[in-house]
Amino acid sequence: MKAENRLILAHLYVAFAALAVGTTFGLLQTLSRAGAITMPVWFDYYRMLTAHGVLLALVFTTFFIVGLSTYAVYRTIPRRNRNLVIPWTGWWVMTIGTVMAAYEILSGGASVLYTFYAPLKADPWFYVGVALLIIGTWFVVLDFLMQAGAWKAEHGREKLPLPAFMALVNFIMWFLATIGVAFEVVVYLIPWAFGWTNGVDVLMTRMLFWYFGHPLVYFWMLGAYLIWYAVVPGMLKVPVFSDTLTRVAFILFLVLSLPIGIHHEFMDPGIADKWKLLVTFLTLAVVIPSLMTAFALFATFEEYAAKHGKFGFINIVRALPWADPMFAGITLAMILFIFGGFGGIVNASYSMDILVHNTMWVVGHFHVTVGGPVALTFLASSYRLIPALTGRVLRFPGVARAQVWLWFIGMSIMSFGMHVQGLLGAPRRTANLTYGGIGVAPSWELWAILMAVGGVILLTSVVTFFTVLIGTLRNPERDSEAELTFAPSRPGDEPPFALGRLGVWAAVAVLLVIVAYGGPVYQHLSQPHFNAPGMRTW
Ligand code: HAS
Ligand code: CU
Repeated sequence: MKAENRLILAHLYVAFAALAVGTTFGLLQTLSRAGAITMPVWFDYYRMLTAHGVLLALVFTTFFIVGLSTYAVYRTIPRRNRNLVIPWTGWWVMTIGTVMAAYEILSGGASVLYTFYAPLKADPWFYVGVALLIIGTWFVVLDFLMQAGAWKAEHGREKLPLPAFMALVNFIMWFLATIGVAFEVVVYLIPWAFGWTNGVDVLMTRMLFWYFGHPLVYFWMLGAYLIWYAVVPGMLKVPVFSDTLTRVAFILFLVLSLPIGIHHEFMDPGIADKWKLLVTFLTLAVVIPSLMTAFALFATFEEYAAKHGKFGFINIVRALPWADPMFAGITLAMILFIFGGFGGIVNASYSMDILVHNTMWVVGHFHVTVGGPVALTFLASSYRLIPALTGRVLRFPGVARAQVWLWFIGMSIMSFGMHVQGLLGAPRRTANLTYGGIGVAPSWELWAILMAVGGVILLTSVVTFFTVLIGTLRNPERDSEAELTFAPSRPGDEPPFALGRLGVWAAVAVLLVIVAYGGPVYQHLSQPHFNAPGMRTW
């Protein structure tokens, strides 16, 4: 097996291990909230919820995206005897950090949920683990920059291949974002958790967390967009809709994702309305590249259908190759994102966010964004990626087809139940439905049961996924030609040189960050603030 494939597989295996454990906890959560089970004291709801969030939102996604992006960069910038010391160092640092954080959570030292908000105070080694997971990814960034440098040395001003460009832009955004959370963890949380400082500035740590937390969601999404833009057209034997449009969309994400974290803090005190309003506008601006994506993708479908003499919406949809599990999974993922995007626009609208903030609505929103479009795209892509990396033929394609539909149906039902509960006022992050016996609580029950039904279907989907995965890994039948291929660009589609100036675009992003955060940070520092000693509620 090629050494590069082994590195990529190492990332995917950690991702899949996190997926298996994390989704099992997910099902238990839905059952627990629906009142069907009660978690034992020695493994309570909040410990499980923390493990679920960290393992899926932070570990599964990050490892998968690193693996996928490494594949995209290495396959499109081929080099002989590539030095893998730096990326392997990244894998080790990330994995050691993950094991430390997971151990702390599972053993009960860190039931602080995946946002690890202060003043909830975990055992210090949890934060050290988180810091290592983040810092490990910086080796990946360095590796990608070196690969891009090697391309430049050989090809001069020629544009980077599109998949490598997308991966690189995503990791530049990621790097700028993780500086914030690394600062939060290393400067504030670790010294506080070890007892070297006697309090922590809660509002500052929240601001730093969300400075990272919003670009984080687009880091997940751009992993899926890499497949949507660059792989899907190839599956349909048509070129990328527009190389230039794709690069413009990615640059817009780089520039606009970083300054808008405050839309997660609309209900927080200590940030003046004018800054929240500015962030509302900037958040609505970052919807534009997603709308461009929707347009480009459907145009790709239309081009494919037209080649087969099919026109009109219904005929286009029917002409698509639904029998291919990877294609079906990705297209179902796109459909889920229509609802995820709609909910996002509601959240971004400051006045409407008042109604849904901290309710189950937000949980519904992130299950039809990261849990639907992103996770389903990754699972479906594995049906080409794993054969490409192992040279083994995909086993049980019929089961794979069922898997993507089960995920789509399960996630639709579960997140619908969550959205409605949220509109009825059900708070997120609570262990049971009675909520101290308040009057509206019984109205949530039906929707919580629906949510649990979705959860059961989703776990069935996970089981089918692992059946296919393990079947494939053990399949004696081989195909050394198997590849996850990237679509060619349209001849003559030459993006302007300026789009490739990633250093300049990163600088623009930093400038916008200063505009959006300068005011709130100044305001925070100039008003009296208190350091919280920290607490352990579990
Ligand atoms: Fe969000 C909260 C705003 C997108 C994830 N978001 C969250 C949280 C997460 C998350 C995890 O402004 C909760 C964090 C926590 O724990 O507290 N979000 C937005 C907006 C967008 C958005 C405006 N979010 C995402 C994506 C995520 C994600 C993507 C993960 C991957 N979100 C918010 C806000 C909050 C928030 C507030 C805070 C709420 C609160 O109160 O706490 C937008 O960028 C979305 C734009 C997307 C679209 C959809 C385009 C559709 C496409 C598919 C087309 C389909 C085709 C297929 C072509 C406009 C591209 C057709 C095929 C056929 C066969 C028909
Ligand atoms: Cu956000």
